[in-house]
Amino acid sequence: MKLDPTTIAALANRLERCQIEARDTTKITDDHPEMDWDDAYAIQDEILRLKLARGLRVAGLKAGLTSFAKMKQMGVDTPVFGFMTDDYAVPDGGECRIAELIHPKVEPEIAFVTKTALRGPGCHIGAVLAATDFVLPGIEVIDSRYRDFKFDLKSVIADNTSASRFVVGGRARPASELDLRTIGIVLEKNGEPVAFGAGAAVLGHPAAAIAALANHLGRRGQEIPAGTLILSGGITEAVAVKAGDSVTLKVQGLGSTGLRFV
Ligand code: 0L1
Ligand code: MG
Repeated sequence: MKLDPTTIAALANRLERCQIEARDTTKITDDHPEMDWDDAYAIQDEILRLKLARGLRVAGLKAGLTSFAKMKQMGVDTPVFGFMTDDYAVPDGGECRIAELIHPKVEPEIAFVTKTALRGPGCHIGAVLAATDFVLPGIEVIDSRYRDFKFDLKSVIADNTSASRFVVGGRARPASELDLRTIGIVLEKNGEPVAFGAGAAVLGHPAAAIAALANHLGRRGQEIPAGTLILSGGITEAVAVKAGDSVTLKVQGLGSTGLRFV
């Protein structure tokens, strides 16, 4: 690691304040170009510690930048991993307050819920499917704390991968009943289709994103516990939203979920 604990704590506090106050900042590698990957995840860990100290709980985990469309959109080439706290959860069909966010975008995703723990290294799609209780449609609302969504990978990892809100809903089904590679999705904004895709857009199979998360955690001596909700990553590019927008994700065989921005 290149950053000392005081700097890590200060950077985590800066990003957490930006999220709480819904204001943006410049990317942290501008000030700390020497920071490494461990520093980036240490800042994310410190943000989690701050949230837990405020009484929040972990509601789920996420993989991000898992599709070519997302990597191309953001100019990066590697998945990233983060967490969601319980204050991020929007009820299915519920409201998301724009005033609490900076410049939100939505991503259509397949959400997994595990029934047994998953631990890397060596985790693979087969292990993920065996450990999955069910899958269901999920929309992630991302809201980078960086000005104009301009960041590099280390900065975005430190910023908990832009996580801000999520909704899941529709029909929960066992993954064994579905071919998650060919499953089709349509994302609608205000009743108009705005993005389309299939599960294979996410690393060839959405379960590969969950395996990558387990392998990432395994390198850090951690695992995905049983009963964890995990967002596997945007199937398409993220779509910007504003107050008044209504967003629905329809997933083949899994029904739909959605939320309104007010
Ligand atoms: O969940 C995601 O794919 C987002 C990862 C962070 C990059 C971004 O803000 O688009
Ligand atoms: Mg996402």
